[in-house]
Amino acid sequence: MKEAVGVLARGDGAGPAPEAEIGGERLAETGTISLTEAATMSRQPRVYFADTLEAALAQARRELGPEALLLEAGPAAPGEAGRGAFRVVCAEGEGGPAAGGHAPAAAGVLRRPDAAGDGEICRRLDRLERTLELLTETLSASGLPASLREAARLLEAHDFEAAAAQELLAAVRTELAESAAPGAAAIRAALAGEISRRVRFRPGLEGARRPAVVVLAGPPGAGKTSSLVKLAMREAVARRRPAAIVSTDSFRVAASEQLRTYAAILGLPFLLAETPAALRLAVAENATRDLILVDTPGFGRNEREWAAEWAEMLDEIPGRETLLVLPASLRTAEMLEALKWWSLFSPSALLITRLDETGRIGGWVSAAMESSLPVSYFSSGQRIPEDLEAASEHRIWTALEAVRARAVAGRASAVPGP
Ligand SMILES: Nc1nc2c(ncn2[C@@H]2O[C@H](COP(=O)(O)OP(=O)(O)O)[C@@H](O)[C@H]2O)c(=O)[nH]1
Ligand SMILES: [Mg+2]
Repeated sequence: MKEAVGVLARGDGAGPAPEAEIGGERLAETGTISLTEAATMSRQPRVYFADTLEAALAQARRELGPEALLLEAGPAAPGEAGRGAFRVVCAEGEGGPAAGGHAPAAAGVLRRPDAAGDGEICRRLDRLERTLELLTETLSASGLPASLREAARLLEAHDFEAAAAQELLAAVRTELAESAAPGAAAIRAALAGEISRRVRFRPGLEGARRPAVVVLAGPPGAGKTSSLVKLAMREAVARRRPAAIVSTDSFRVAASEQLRTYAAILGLPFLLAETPAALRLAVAENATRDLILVDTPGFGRNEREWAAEWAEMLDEIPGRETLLVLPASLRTAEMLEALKWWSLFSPSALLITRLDETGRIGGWVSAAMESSLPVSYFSSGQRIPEDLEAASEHRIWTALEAVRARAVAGRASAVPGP
């Protein structure tokens, strides 16, 4: 394997290091770890890039000597990708550089600056060393740096979080370790396979009880009401199963009227339940039906108390199944926030909407990975009922293909379109 190793003096093109004050001592920030100002001045940190962490560290040891201080290590930033997949920042240790700056690399760990005597720095270095060990463990088998870079680009375009991306990259690396030079197709397939392995799909409704009470919950405008109507057509009308529709939303203008109209069109009974007692009654009255679909209001973020009341009320319905409706178009960080907020409703599966509005899969895949909830349905448009499909890993495979197609066209960093 050919490994490109580059080196850059800290500050070259990177601008001056911003300063911060920690524990009363002025520190120069270098990203994930800090140096004392004295150390910074006497031992100029240097940045090394290579396609593997080991290669970058070896280069640092060769130049700065076996006592070199490790200050920072991790994957290279997107703008630095041309220099190598990984970057480490090191400074000269107490022993100074090896003779001529090119002594053979010494075995052993890079030393921590005990001389600084600063607890905060030592703690941070400890953490960094542990992170580095972990990275080295997962990413240092036999190397496939070029393919890792390609996989990393795909994950970034899909808005995967750093931690999830690292996990997936390590898995892809292990999977491809046996191949001499995996092509783009193999890399995409490995990545799609690793992502699919981490997402559970459970198409359809649980339907273990009769009546199956299915509640749709989620942020305002996520697509709860329209998904409910699509479900009613797909799971009840099309399969000739007796069903009823219940709205618990009498608060928003026209929200329940819209649903009442749909219920009338579908020939299904419609009930409005504004209190826990009314909801219990609605379920009891329709106990002989196969399916009761319950719509909920789209609570705002500042309506937590009200939402909690409704969550409690829904908990009183035995065996109810709650589908958490989340739009795929949310950025991953927003998606994870929404997931956290709506876990109040103890969802049993995810229903992902607005797949037609984004080609990114990072948001909903991260929500599924984070929550361990199965994904039940995908909604990819406004047409009722056509734009609802049973969820499957097919969407992962096609999404990664689409990104690759754009990468070939020279737009690798562009957000994939629908
Ligand atoms: N593009 C697109 N629009 C959708 C999708 N699902 C719902 N919508 C639209 O989003 C809007 C809000 O949907 P609604 O079901 O009322 O959301 P709710 O507030 O969660 O009940 C409506 O105009 C829907 O037609 C989808 O998958 N893709
Ligand atoms: Mg609604």
